[in-house]
Amino acid sequence: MSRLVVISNRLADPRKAAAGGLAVALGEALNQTGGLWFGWSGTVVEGGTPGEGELHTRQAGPVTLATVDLCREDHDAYYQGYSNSVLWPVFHYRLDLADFNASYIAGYRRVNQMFARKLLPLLRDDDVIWVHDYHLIPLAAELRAMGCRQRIGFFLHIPMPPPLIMAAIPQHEWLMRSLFAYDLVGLQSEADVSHFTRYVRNEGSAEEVGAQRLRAFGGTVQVQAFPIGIDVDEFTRLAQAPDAVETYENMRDEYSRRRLLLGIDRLDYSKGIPHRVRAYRELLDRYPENRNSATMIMIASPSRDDVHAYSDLRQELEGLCGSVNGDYGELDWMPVRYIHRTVARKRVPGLCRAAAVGLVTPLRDGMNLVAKEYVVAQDPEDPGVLVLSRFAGAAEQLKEALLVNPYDTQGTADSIQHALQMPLAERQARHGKLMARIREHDVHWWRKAFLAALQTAGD
Ligand code: ADQ
Repeated sequence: MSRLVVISNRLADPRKAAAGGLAVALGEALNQTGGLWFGWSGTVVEGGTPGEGELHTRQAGPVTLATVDLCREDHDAYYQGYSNSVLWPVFHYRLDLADFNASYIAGYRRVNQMFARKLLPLLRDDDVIWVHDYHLIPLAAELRAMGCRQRIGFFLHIPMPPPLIMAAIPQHEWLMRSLFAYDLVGLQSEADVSHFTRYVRNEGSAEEVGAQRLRAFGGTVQVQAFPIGIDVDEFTRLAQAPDAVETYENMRDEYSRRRLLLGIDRLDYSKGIPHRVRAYRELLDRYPENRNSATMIMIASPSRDDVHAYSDLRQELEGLCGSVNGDYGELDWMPVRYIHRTVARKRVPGLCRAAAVGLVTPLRDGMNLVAKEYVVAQDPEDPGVLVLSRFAGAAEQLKEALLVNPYDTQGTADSIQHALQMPLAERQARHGKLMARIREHDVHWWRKAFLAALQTAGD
């Protein structure tokens, strides 16, 4: 069996359960092959030399973790700049939030080149290399330029935007051309594959050369959707463990006279959190029977606080929650509980199970794993209802959720009301179908399907 090499911006120690399903799943594959995991150490060195970072290696069981430090200038241009102020907003259709500062691209290229340079001597001839996410789009092209001939696959965790949105990035052609240095490009959904295909047809005169293979920009690549899943068994175990049970019981007792609506997200403008508060306000307004009853809990973990758009979002959200509580609250009832914090992973299933409605309403999302976690945490005998944005990648799979357009405040409020009123038999039927699909396409399926396709891509 070939050794697996995983490259991602950040690493997690695959032995720690707190790392979450993705790290566990990748860790499992790395453990099997005695693999290598490579990325940024998370350390920013003040005053270091651009394009130079110290390499650190350590063992985590059979897996070697190799990380590189970034100097301040590289971090600001590669990570905060091009990755999170250009690629993240544009790939989530937010051209209004993109900052096309011309200095970012040089840092993005420099860090990708440095990663390639540091990684190359660690590689073996028969390695299979799996690169993750938008920070590292040109990595394979840099590796190829240095003579790397191993199989290299890429998985994009965020959406692939439609061609005309992609075209707003000044370097769009260079980015898309870079993807042709991979043997396999994996995307989250069929919609993403269709955007990719349309782009390369329009801009690169692509031709189809066999199933899921496209030739353009002088190269050939296989492009396929691999919708990422969660580790259903791990999450079920977590749900049955004492911490989750205790969380569930505390919530049930605390809110015994109320119905809970739950949102758990990173505090990010792609997650549609203010839109969700507006829909909730509309629910209280249009359906007054929910006043003094339907309580919304929103747990938003701090994220990229130092990027400007995120501090604006935080302020907007605090204002919205305050006004709903001021207008609708009672002495003994606070309509919205907004908590700007990461809750311990072991408590997430208990929170989900206590909620009659799971609100997952991003404006755009590659997949959204919270949607899947919410479903798996439910009691099959008395499950809650998932209200899911049609703009989450997960909506392609989770058709039995109540699909909403988060820009449509009234429509979303109506769907939340529908969820709160849904009869038990219908809740059970929908939950059963959702569970079957989530179980079938879990994170192990995703990892195996991607690696199997990578092994044969181009044969
Ligand atoms: P994210 O945007 O980070 O990931 P998501 O898929 O929702 O989003 O995963 C978040 C994970 O963090 C979940 O396991 C969730 O339980 C946890 N989490 C979120 N907020 C939390 C909080 N406040 N407290 C505790 N835990 C919290 C990116 C893409 C997604 C894609 C994933 C995986 O943006 O679209 O689904 O990668 O590919």
